Amino acid sequence: MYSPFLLKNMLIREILDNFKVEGEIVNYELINKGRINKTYKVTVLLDGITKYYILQRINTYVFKNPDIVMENIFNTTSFMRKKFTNPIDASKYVLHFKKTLDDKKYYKASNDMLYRLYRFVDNSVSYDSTDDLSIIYEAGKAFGNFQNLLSDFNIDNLYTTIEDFHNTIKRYEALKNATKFDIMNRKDECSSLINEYLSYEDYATSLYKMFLDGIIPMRVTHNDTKFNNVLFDLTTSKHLAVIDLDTIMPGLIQYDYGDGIRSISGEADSDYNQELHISIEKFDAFTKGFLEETKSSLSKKELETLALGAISVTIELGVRFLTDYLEGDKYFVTKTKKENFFRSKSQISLAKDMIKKYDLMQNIIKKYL
Ligand code: ADP
Ligand code: GN1
Ligand code: MG
Repeated sequence: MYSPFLLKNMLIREILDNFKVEGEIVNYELINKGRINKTYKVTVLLDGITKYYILQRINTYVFKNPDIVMENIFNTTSFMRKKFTNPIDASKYVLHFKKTLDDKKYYKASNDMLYRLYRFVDNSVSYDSTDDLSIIYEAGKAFGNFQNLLSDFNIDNLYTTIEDFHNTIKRYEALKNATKFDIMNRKDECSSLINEYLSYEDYATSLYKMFLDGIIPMRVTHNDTKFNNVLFDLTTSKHLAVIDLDTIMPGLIQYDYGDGIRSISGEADSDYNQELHISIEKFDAFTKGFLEETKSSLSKKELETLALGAISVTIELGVRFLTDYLEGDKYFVTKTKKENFFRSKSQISLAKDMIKKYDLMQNIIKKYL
């Protein structure tokens, strides 16, 4: 008899065997949070002891070269782990990936998909959004601390896993190309949104131009500092590890700070128009946590352009959602037909609210310097 449960169970068994994990699989559940990879929490029982793992299918449409992704992840996690003298702390604050029987960093399974396996961080939780300011403060601290842990990692030893990931200029070019080719015939319904994004092009690309002009530096950054990419301790609500490490590569700190700020405002899902706004209280809490960790290591120009980073990354993501909608939703996982369109629409509403509150944001940043 055909049983998808049994089939999935067999596949998970095959993968765990290859990662040298023994014991009975007592449960697995899909974690439906990310927009890129497919993530399962797997529970294994061995000699009366329950262990939890994260099993993740790598999205090879997004990550064309999984070898360099895993190379970066192993190199940076082992670098960070060495900074903790207490192994219990290391396992709370740094992800721990396993190797396969033949010493590989991912496993190509019988279904031809690529998987990686790593430890579930005990007693942890991630949130898509929250109104709890102390948790938002902790998220700021988590990303700031992550920056510190990698500040002395040699940038030349990092691979670029996605070329031009936060090159806002190229993101605009991609939108223009998608509009020109219009392969899904969706241009007309998007025309006013496309024009609205185009009207912000100079503003949104100004930060990346500062990098091209040598005014601001590249650092070792995370590049996907979305609020749900931080784990929190279920008991204390303090931050634990920063996760989702596929995009660690040379980048601008303003985008790391900025994407944290962007994502604490939530993100629209499904097919309806959802206006987003930036809560100044949340902005304050995240900024306080982030700057407590990083203010002494950032340059004056970097500090001056943090708020611009939040606005740029918000517009850039709106441009990416819109491009993906025009190209037929190949990149971001979507559940409904116009989801990328509505995500894009809500990103521009958020960016406009940030632009309105720019002076307020700058004052808060100054307060914490
Ligand atoms: P994606 O790239 O698709 O966003 P993530 O790596 O962010 O995937 O993982 C998706 C979700 O899985 C996270 O938001 C978190 O809830 C959970 N998760 C991932 N890794 C761990 C881990 N090591 N411990 C506990 N939960 C985790
Ligand atoms: C993706 O994987 P996830 O859901 O954390 C995307 C980010 C976007 C985010 C928007 C590799 O992040 O750049 O900001 O969706 N990651 C990649 O929700 O493209
Ligand atoms: Mg994620």
